[in-house]
Parts: sequence; structure tokens; C-alpha cells
Amino acid sequence: MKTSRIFLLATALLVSGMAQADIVIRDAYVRAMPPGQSNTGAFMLIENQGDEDRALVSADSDAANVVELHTHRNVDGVMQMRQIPQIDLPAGATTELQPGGLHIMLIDVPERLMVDDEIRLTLVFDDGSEQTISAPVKSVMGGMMKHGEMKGHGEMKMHGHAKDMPATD
Ligand SMILES: [Cu+2]
Repeated sequence: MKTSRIFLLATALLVSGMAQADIVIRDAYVRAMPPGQSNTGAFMLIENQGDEDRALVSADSDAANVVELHTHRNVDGVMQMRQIPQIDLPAGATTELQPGGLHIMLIDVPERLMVDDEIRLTLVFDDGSEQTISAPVKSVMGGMMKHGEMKGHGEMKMHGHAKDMPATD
């Protein structure tokens, strides 16, 4: 187990080293899963340092059977998640994937993700390049929203910046 983890990390470093350096991923994390939950989200900052607009077109992970790109939108006052074909990464800008907004959805996760686990995520961009990153699992206050529904707007604002959140554990 330990050996394979080191191998994965080495692979991740190698892959990201070869990938286009224009896309820089920071502060990636995955939301720890409460008991009985089989879905969770991955969040991060994606900076496009290049001159061309890029897009994240798909993602994959060993930790989940299905990985989708999602956003939230307000439908008649109710925040709903839905799948989107891509996440735009405008040139020169940092795009934030955060709870209540854009996120990478990990669906059908066979092994419950606990705080301090490390999850490997592969991100595929519209120019065909890929980056594989290792994201720690963190506790995110406010609980996991159910698919297709979410608490009110005020609550979402309060939880807007995941990195400022206190751990609940
Ligand atoms: Cu989602």
C-alpha cells in the first residue's frame, strides 16, 4: 500500500511536470464523506497563466466510479447541482472550484473518504493536455449537500471560502 502510494505520487509529479505549465492548480482538496454518503466533491483553484482561453473538459479518479464536472445554479430560489460539459478557464484568470459553485463531482465512491486520505485526480483540458494531482481529504463544515438541492443563499455565502472554514472534526 505504502509502495503504491509513493509510486502514484512519483507518477503524479512526473505527469504534472510534463503537462503544459500554463495551467497551475492550487489548494486542491476533497470533501470528507459523512457515513452513508456515496458522493462528494473536489475543489481547487485553477490558474490559467497562458494567453489562450482553456477549459477543463473532464476529470477522472481512482477513488470514484464516476467523475463529472458540475456547477450550481439557482432554480426558482433553490440551488441545484447539474453536470456541465466543461469548466471554462479564461486566459490570465484564476477559476475557483468551491462548495456551492463549480466543482468536480465524485460519484459512486466505493470506499468512504476520510480526513487525511489523499486522492489522485486527473484533469483533462481542451488542448488534450492532462494534469494529475494529489488532493487531501478535508472536513468541510455545513455537511454534504444532496444532489439536486442545497440550503439557502445566505448559507452558501457563509461557506463561500472553504479554506477559511474551521474543521469540524
Ligand atoms: Cu455536484
